[in-house]
Formats: sequence, C-alpha cells, structure tokens
Amino acid sequence: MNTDIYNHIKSVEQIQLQIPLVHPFRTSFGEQKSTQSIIIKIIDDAGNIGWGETCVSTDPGYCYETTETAFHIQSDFLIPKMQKFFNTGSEYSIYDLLQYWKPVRGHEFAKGGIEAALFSLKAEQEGVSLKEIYGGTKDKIPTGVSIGIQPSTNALISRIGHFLEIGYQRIKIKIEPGWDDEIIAKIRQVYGDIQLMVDANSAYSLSKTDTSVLIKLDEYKLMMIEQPLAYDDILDHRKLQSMLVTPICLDESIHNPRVARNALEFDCCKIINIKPGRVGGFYNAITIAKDAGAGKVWCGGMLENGIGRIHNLCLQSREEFSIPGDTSGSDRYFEQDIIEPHVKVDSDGTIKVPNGKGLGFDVLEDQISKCTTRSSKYNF
Ligand code: OSB
Ligand code: MG
Repeated sequence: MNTDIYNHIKSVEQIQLQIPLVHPFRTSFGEQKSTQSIIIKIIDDAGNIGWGETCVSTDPGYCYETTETAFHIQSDFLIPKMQKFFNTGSEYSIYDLLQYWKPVRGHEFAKGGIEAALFSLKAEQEGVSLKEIYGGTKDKIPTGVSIGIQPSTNALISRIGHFLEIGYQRIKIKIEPGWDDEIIAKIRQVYGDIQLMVDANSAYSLSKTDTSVLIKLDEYKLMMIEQPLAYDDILDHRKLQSMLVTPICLDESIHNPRVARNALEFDCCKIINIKPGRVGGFYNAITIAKDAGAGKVWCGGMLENGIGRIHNLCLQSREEFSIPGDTSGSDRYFEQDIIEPHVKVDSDGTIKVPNGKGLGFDVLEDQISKCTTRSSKYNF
C-alpha cells in the first residue's frame, strides 16, 4: 500500500466537538447522550486540507482511552514527534510516521485520528478519492444498525421495526445478563429470520450461569456474538468458542494486526470487528482485512460524525468487507451532521461510497465551530 505524503505539512489542529445524539445509546458499560470526539485538520504548504476523527468517548467504559487522554497524547507526544518527523526528512510516508510513533505505546485511537487526516490529505494531494487511497472497489456497501439497550422489550421491537422499514440489512442489538435470551426469542418471533447479531461489550464470564445462557443462544441462529467476555481477553474466548456453534466476533480485544492474526489462528473467534481507531488507524485496519480475508471482517463504529463515517465508508468499499457493518445514516445519530450532504441509507440497505476527490463530501466548518468545545493549533 502506497502511503507517501508529498508536501510539507504547514499545520495540525485538534478540534474537540460535542454533538448531541438524537437517541441516547445504552450498552452494558454505560449510556451516552452526546459524542465528544476530536477532529484533526491538517493543512499542507499547497493549501490541501486533510480531515480525520479521533472517535473516543469521555468515559473509559469501552476502552482506557478517553477524549482527555487522546487530546493529551496527541498534543504532548504524537504531534511534537510528527513535527520533528516532517521537519527532518525530505520524503515522507504515513507508514514511516507510524514507525516513528512506536515509542508511544497503545493509545491507538489517538494515533488513528491523526493518521486518518493524513490519508485524507494524501487523497487531496493526489487529486483522487479516499476510496482509491484505501484500495476500495465497490460503489455501494451493505449496512446495518447497532441498537442500544432499550427501556422495554416493546420499545426494542418497535425500534427494530423502524430500522427494518428504512432498509437496514442487518440488526445488531446490545445485550447484557437479563437482557438476552428472552428478548432475542421475541425478536425472532416478530421478525423471523432477519440478519441478527448481538454485542455484549464484555458483560459475560465463563461462569456456569453465563455459559449456559450463551450456549442457549445457538438456537437463534445469530450471525455472531460480539465480545461476550473480558475486554482484554482472547484465550477465554477460545474456550467459549469451542462450546458454541455461533461465531464469536471480537471487538474490544483487538488492537493491532498481530493480535487479530493470533485470535483467528488460534480459534479465539471466527470474525473480527475492525474499528480503524481501535487498531491505530487505516493502515492497520487494511492489514487486518487483507490478512483475514473476505467474510472474516466487518467495519464497526464508534458513533462517528460525518468525517469518521466517510473514512469508514471508503474502507468498506474494499472487497474484504462483505458482511454489513455498523455504519448507519447520519440521521440515526445526529440532527445536524458536520458534512454535506448527510450520509444516507438507500431502501436496499446500502450506502453509496463517495467517488469525488478527497473525502467527496463538503465539510461544514461553520457547523464544526458551533460544536467546538476546545481546540489547539500547531504550526510546523
Ligand atoms: O461495541 O460496537 C461497539 C458504539 C460505541 C462504543 C462501542 C460500540 C458502539 C456501537 C455503535 O455498537 C456503532 C455505531 O453505530 O457507530
Ligand atoms: Mg462492539
């Protein structure tokens, strides 16, 4: 994969946003009413602009990184290193920058947001689409929706109905002990054999009670169970996978191509949810997809705004992404997105991948200003 950057970087900006969600999003680890991600804006000497999103949350419920830690790691370590990198050499590549960042361990989301902005900048520099940069070929991608834990079974049933009516091809529901077996039975009873999967966000253990519930779920022919066990485990998942027919999909546990390879090779899971931010960016996301192959990966989400969403769409236009992902339309998340037009799901449950230069959408800087809670700019 070519990752060359052609011009000198003039400035890098971190823009922290707060955007209200149209519907609170509840999972087994907590509830979210707004998103607070950090947009990265990079400008080169020729005036090209690259955009990326650091899609972290304010609470360390999903992973240890938060908006605060990502802001800190970027401003105190990643951006100064980047400045040095771009001021020392005369030829630059994103891949080489990733190597230069190696002394900063972990903090994949912090790295991923900056890296995404560089890929978007690269597309502008070359005058091609981000889709082309990511090696995408498809013009549209099949998609699904991730539905949080609801106040009642009826509320969940009607919410699923709403999304099926729009056309979403696959429904993912969040589960936790006590909100699992019975509601899944009800969904199957009402909606028959729709493409259905569940995400536990690490709410279960290998206890007798929990494993008996998870084994019982085989009955419902789910596409997969996402991250049933601990966020930092792969070996207990291997034990669990050997007890289940339903494929396990790992999300929280996978932070880089090596762990992804280990998890598949040692049967700890059959499928991997690729969130580019969680694996340190798009270079790693594409490496994982290539290593695993079609049908073994799909693209998850972190309630991204339009900028992160376009990057995810372009990634999914690669051939490996045949399983519908979690990239939903802008209106599923926000009243007003920060790009124009909004991302829209067509009635066949697909989203068109932009073909235009760069992101292929307009970034609404006025809207970004309205949602900004903090920003820092660094001149190189
Ligand atoms: O576990 O996949 C998850 C959102 C925030 C944090 C974790 C997860 C999610 C989702 C929503 O499931 C995906 C999306 O619609 O962007
Ligand atoms: Mg998940």
